[in-house]
Amino acid sequence: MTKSSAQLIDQGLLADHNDKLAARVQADYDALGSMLARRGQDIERLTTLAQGFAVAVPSWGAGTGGTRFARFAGRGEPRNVFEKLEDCGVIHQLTQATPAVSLHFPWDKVGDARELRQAGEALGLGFDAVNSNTFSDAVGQEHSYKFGSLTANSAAAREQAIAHNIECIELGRAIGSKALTVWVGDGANFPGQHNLRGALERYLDSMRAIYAALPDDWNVFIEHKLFEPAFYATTIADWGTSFACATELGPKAKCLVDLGHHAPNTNIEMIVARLAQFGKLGGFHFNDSKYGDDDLDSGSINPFQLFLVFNELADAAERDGAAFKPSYMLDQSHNVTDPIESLMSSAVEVQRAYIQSALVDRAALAGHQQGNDALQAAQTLKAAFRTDVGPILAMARIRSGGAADPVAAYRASGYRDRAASARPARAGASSSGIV
Ligand SMILES: [Mn+2]
Repeated sequence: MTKSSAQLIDQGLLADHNDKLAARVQADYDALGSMLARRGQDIERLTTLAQGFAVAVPSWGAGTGGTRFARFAGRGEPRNVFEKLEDCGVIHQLTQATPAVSLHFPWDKVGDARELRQAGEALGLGFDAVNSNTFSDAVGQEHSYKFGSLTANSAAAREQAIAHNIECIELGRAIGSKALTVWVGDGANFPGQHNLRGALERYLDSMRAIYAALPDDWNVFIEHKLFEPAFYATTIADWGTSFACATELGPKAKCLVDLGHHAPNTNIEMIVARLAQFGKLGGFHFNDSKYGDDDLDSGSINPFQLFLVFNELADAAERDGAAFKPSYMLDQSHNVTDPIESLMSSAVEVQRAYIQSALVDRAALAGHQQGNDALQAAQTLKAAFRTDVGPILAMARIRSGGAADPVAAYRASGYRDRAASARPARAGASSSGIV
């Protein structure tokens, strides 16, 4: 298995790609700069912001996902965590927006976690929050999670789940991570299956043991999800339960918002505002959905919602300053696209929403709000959302050493063909999941 940067895309090819597009990008950038200047906006400020933007890539997103019906494997899929890191290295090389990877254990576990850190460093990658998995049974584990993990009736199953989370913290320390994300599928499929209050009491008892194992400079993120696999009553179903548990546990516990884990039409930006207001917004799993937890590419269905989320983040940053620093991570399942292309496009879509939110005239918005001018307030947001900030993102990538057009450069590189040759398919080798 390769642990060097040799698998990244050739710098000469990347330079040729950017040379070909440089004049077009510059012309669009200049035109946008003139337009923004008339609105009192400095394009260079926005480009610097774009260059500083980062969203972490999920290791499990590098493989083709699937549904409960089937998984249609792609060519050259990564067969182990080191190959996943190679793909993540390419995503960051071309977008310059994904400098960290979020790992999932035990899928990404290796004998010596320091090897992961070295492999990441060789590819220019660090590590964001680590994720535990007690929603499926690992090979050889003693107690099944079929009837729950941190909330299980079985004390032995709970102890095993707690120990796994503490092991994740230890693995995370070895790779320089600073947070543990806990999502459990625990819950009930039938009314009466379990005691609703008792299950949450057991969850809190288990989480207290995990919390006690956190290093001083770590956080634990509680990820809520409305339903599935528990279809009647999920223990951590909503942000209210997540907030209550995070509050109960202490200052190192915060809430993680996965955009797909809500009922359709839920006002997610308001949830973001609430969590930010009370200091409990830990981070995000970005994705998009039409009906449920679809795990579609970020910004592919409802880019306006993504923009409105970032508008709340811009407001929180203005109020709270540097102390406000939630983790940004993607969490998607790619069933019909090349995962590298989807992750690159999604990172750019999240970055786009961030820059659009930076375009909002916040003083004007505050004035319209104070004056009860609902129409102009809405138009102020729309003016930012409608602005095509693509030239800013392209210029930011070029200046940072990425690709003017990441997907075009990736396709021209033949990376997937090389991966298909170097990584012959092995049945069941890919451990890609969605959480
Ligand atoms: Mn998630």
